[in-house]
Amino acid sequence: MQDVVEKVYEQVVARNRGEAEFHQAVREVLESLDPVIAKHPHYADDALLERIVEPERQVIFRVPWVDDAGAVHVNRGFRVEFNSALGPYKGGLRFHPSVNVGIIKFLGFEQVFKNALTAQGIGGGKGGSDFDPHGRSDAEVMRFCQSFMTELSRHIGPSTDVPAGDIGVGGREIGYLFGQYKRLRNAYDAGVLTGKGLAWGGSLVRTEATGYGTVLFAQSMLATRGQTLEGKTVAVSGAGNVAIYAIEKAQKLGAKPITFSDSSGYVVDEAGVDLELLKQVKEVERGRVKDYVERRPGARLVTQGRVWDVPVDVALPCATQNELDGANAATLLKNGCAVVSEGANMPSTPEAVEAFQSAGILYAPGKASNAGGVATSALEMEQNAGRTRWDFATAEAKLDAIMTDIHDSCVAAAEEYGRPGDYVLGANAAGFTRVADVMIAHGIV
Ligand code: NDP
Ligand code: 2IT
Repeated sequence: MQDVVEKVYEQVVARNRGEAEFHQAVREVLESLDPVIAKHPHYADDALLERIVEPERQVIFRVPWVDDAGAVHVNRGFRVEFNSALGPYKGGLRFHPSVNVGIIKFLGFEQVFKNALTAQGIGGGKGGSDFDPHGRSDAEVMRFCQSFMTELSRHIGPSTDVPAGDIGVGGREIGYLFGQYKRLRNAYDAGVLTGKGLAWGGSLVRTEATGYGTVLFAQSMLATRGQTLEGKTVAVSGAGNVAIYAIEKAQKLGAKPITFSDSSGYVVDEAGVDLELLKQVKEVERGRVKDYVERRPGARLVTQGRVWDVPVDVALPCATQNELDGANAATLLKNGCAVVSEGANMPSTPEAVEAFQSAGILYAPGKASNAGGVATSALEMEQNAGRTRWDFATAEAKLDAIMTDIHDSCVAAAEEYGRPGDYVLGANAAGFTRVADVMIAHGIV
């Protein structure tokens, strides 16, 4: 990295000790900025880089709640409002026992550039809690969400900060969070949260958007080489919202997804994933992947190694950060995988990214390829503000257009800065310059 950029990175490490995922996310963006700063040195003026790596505001709060047996639990809640140059802070809430401030900051930092790529006028933020919803009753989840929102409500609003879902936060949680917000504020501010139910301000296509967008991005990358997804085998990791709708879109486009996973292992279904059964198990029953295998002849559950050991043409990591390492990347490449489109945030380790890029395969970083979710959240905000509701085809056409635009912006930026086909450079350079130009216009704030 250039000296000026290296210095900023060292400061981030020194001032944010122990936050390994945040360091990793910052390093990946800063490394991409070398050619940008070389061409436009003014981006390093007025401590712009130092400002862009520092969240505008961070809130950490106690979340006490009572379980069904009457025992009191104390979790920790977070909201990191990272950058509001382009619009209200926007980004999901994650409920998972691994959540800590470094994870929320990495996610918030990624969100800033992702949201800029959508061109929807949204800033970046992220939040969540170390609460684990697995095995909790609906009543326990509701009480947790009500306690969490009691504090969060002081910090958010339709023009201020607009949370949504992420790992462990789906339609059920958004419902409980919205109910409590409405009660506290005595106002029906539908635009304060996205991912809402269709009967109370939600948008058609939001449920599908992240997974669909990830596959659309893969399709756009393949088109640059005159290819399509038709007939290709696909490995998907995860079995949540993003994974399920990535599988659905891949199937619609004629590809054959043969895997999915959760923290208990991965499933290989050589005949092609039975999507209706997977939805029944994960969305309706909130079950585990083994429940699928028990009802599906020919499918097998593997508890050793990772889903990336399965030979496929296309890999779609849709579970969590750093789930695909250098050794997994080497295995995928050895087996002929030629396309990786990230549905999750930062699922590939730096070694894996390096392996994909050196091999010259089509590799899309999550901040570009999974941006369809937040882009459709912005479409939900737009409908809420206009007190209107679009049909599925209208919302889907807008998502398709946004994903094509993000792809083309990445391609153009990679070319501009001398590395055609480098989607990491393209996404980071295009996202950064959009945010940085507006920060310059707003002065030193
Ligand atoms: P869900 O909670 O719906 O599903 C998450 C899935 O990933 C589950 O199958 C879960 O398994 C698995 N998983 C989570 N953590 C781990 C872990 N540490 N090890 C192994 N498996 C794990 O979340 P989403 O589908 O919404 O999110 C998946 C990814 O996509 C995340 O990286 C998220 O940040 C990203 N993303 C989500 C968007 C959205 O709109 N929802 C938008 C853009 C990105 P288990 O149940 O066993 O924990
Ligand atoms: O990582 C992400 O982009 C999300 N979890 C979706 C955020 C949003 O506000 O829809």
